[in-house]
Amino acid sequence: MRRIRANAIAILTVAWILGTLYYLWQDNKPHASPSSVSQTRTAAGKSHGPRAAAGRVEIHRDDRTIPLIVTRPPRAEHGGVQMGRFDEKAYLSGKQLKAGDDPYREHAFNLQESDRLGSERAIRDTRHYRCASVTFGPDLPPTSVIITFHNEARSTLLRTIKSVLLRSPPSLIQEIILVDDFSTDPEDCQLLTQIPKVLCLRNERREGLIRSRVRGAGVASASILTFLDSHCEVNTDWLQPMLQRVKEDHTRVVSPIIDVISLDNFAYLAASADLRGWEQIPIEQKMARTDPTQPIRTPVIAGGIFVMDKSWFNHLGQYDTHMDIWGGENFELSFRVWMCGGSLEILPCSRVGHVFRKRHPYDFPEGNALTYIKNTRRAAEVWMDDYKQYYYLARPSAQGKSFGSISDRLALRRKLNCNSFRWYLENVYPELKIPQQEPVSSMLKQGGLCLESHGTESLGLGECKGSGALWPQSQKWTLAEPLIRQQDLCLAIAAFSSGSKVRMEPCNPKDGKQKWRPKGPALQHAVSGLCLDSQPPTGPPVIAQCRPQLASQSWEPQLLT
Ligand code: LR7
Ligand code: MN
Repeated sequence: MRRIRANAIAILTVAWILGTLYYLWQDNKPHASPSSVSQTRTAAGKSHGPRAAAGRVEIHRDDRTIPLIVTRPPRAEHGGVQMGRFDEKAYLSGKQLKAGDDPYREHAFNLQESDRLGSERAIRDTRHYRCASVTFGPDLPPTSVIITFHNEARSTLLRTIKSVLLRSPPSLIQEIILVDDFSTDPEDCQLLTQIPKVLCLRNERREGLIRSRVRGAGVASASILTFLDSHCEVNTDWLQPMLQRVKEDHTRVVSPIIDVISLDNFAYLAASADLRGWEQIPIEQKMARTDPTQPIRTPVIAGGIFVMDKSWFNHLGQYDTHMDIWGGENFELSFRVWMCGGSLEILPCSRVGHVFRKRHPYDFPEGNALTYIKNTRRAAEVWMDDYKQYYYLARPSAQGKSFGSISDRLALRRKLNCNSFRWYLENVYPELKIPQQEPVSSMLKQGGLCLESHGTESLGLGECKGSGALWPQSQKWTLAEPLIRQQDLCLAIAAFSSGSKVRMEPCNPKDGKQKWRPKGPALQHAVSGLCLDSQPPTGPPVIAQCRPQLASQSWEPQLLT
């Protein structure tokens, strides 16, 4: 009996060892092996924003979450990091999770796990195996790394910094500029300046990541800027491919493939190389790719991790510093770079891990939704020309919300002589399906009231009635540009002058009186250039000089489902 048990244990042990060896061997094989299972995980969950809504990250072999497959020990590679007077133990133990505290509460990731990991763990080299044999010129330019943060956990912030120092050739790191965006404890940042090359700037009030990055860039002494989030881990040889591309052409703005660090167990997981931002690389582009180490052109970048020439950053107008806290700056930068003469690419041989979270762990002084709307409205109003109507269609609640003055950004666009958004769509993003001018049924809401018709001569605002399919015909409008229809009747102006009434007429798309187009939240009569105005508080709707900021000119389409 005992013999049998001993044999069984021996067999199991051998099987376990073989299994482990097979596992290691598999892991070092080229990634594209057809047997690899890929799983799609939604990095969404945040209740805001196209990035979150469309956010998708493909993770290979999710069942293998053990991250510790050592490829090249970083210390051996670069001879260790100089940590100066920095006392890591004291820094980390200065702030620790108290027994019984929810480890997710403060940072929206598992702080306990992050603290446990240590600052120098090995991670798997997730690049395509051919990347390892790519070589770089000997005279790459050094870079200033800029990391902004607001109340980041000490262990993640330190790991970000150490991974940079460990996995970059030291001569290429000019400095690491931390911008402490008014975190509660100034020492989170201050103590880190004891590490050689690390500088700390502290904002005297909360500025948000956009103005913080501009501040960091302002003091950078290298000619190339590298931006990172404060909870990243850079992977083997992450920096050289990016510096090389920017050195060859300073108008290129380049990003790595962004790997996933699990917010639960901090496993480092390879993202698919077939993704471009949050979407699949178009099939034609994929078929034309013979070399998996080559750059991938991309219409937009995720926004947090990229390398850009400093003078190009300044020439293109840095960032829109009227954007607050978080969000929208990634679209704005992406449109601006392409439309004003640069390009964006993702470099598959550069890999950086990032902790994706499901919620913001910090507050937004003006509220999350309003801030996001303000920022994205600014991007849409400055860069999207007439295509901004699709933005408003997708985010009806953005209409009428304030976004400040954009005159300086419009002046910048003129000064730089940038291309139109149409040019961008045709040349940079031809795969994007523009919603066809398909008629959409909607109500036209103003405040709590809805535009309604009573016979052909009389229009007015009435209490919004019903929902979905039960909406009354008198409040249901079909926007089929240039017409605004109700069955066979269309919204028309009575005369071409300001103050003239609107009424319903049999539809005729050739009739100038019936042509409308969206202008921000307003509806503009295309020929007269005047806007539909409800003339509050009484009076029938008329057309008046366009002032889309006016509540009486704001018509929020609410799609009927
Ligand atoms: O008020 C603030 N001040 C800050 O300094 C708010 C945030 N921050 C810091 C913060 O500590 C962090 O280091 O700014 C950085 C980004 O904030 P996150 O990590 O909360 O943002 P995110 O990872 O959800 O957001 C992505 O989109 C943002 C839109 O504004 C920024 O562009 C982020 O840099 C960006 N992150 C990435 O692109 C990493 C890859 C994610 C993807 C896809
Ligand atoms: Mn982040």
